[in-house]
Amino acid sequence: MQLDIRDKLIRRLKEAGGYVSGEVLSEELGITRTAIWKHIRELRSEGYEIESSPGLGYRLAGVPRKMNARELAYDLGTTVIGKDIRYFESIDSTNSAAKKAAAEGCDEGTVIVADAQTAGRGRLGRSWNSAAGKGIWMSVVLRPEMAPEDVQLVTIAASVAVSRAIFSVTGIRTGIKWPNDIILDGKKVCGILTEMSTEIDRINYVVLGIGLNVSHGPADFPEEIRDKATSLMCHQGEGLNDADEKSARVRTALFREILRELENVYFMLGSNAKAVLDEWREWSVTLGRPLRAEIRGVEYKGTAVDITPEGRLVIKCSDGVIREVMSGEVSIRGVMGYV
Ligand code: BTX
Repeated sequence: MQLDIRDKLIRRLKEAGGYVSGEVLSEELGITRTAIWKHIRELRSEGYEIESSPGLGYRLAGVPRKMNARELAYDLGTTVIGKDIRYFESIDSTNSAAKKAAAEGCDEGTVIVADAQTAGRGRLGRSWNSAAGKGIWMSVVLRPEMAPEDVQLVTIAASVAVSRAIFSVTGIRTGIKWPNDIILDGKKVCGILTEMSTEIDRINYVVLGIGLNVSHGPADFPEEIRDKATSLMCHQGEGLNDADEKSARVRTALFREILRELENVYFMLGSNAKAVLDEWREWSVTLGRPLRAEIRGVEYKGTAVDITPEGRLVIKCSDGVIREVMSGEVSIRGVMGYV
């Protein structure tokens, strides 16, 4: 990530933790004191609270109360994922934007993230509710060296990465519902939409879309999904309003941790996919559960017993036959409740 002069200014003020004089800043950054003052003014207009005192210089008193590109990218520490982060206040769909960027040749690891989506997409033409200020709506461009039929592994890796990130930032333990949902209190807290462009035997790019509900209170979800959607804050018994500084802070921390964990788990796919699948089994709320699966129009009852090395679900059906299913060809409903 290329640091611009304002990134450097913010970093310097963060590291100092107190006042830094205009003279020192001007010397260190190699620009005039007037230029420093102009950059400070711009940063204030982005929402940074920067105090100035004639004798002492400048001090960072607070970061923006909204999600902000600079804070999302600050000292991320990843090498590929998040090298280029493109933040939008509102966008139709981050997956659509990421596909466009990928087709135009952007680097692997490029991330599109938005505070709101006006046409967020789920699978099979479904829509994804993506209210402003409430969640993390993001898409990552990947260029994995794998056969197109193995792409389910990318969704598997992503669901493990998101589960880890949620746990490390909030202490909340979620469950993974095959193939692409993260479940909390029996409801959907996160959905993953993996789309790809392929040649006959290779992948051009994968766009990994992640929608994570963070700050919603129960009333923030539209009526029609209220019984099956939840957020991390719903779980903790609080909904945060958009102006709440905590909402931006938690979402920023989660976004950054998701990118870090994605980098860990995605690269582990190349070196030790078995370990990723083993960890997926631990987070899974699908394995061992009775379920109904509709496979190419026929409904089967059975129990999910395992996942294959390619990420297919293995179902032991009540007619005694063991069937392996890919995500696109099956719809799964728990026998008891949503999970
Ligand atoms: P899905 O098809 O498995 O789930 C979509 C279904 O989930 C909807 O039909 C609705 O019933 C329910 N739903 C809609 N919005 C929400 C919500 N906010 N929380 C819980 N349930 C909901 C899952 O698809 C994949 C979703 C990926 C979303 C991300 S956001 C960033 C990226 N950009 C984009 O357009 N999509 C992805």
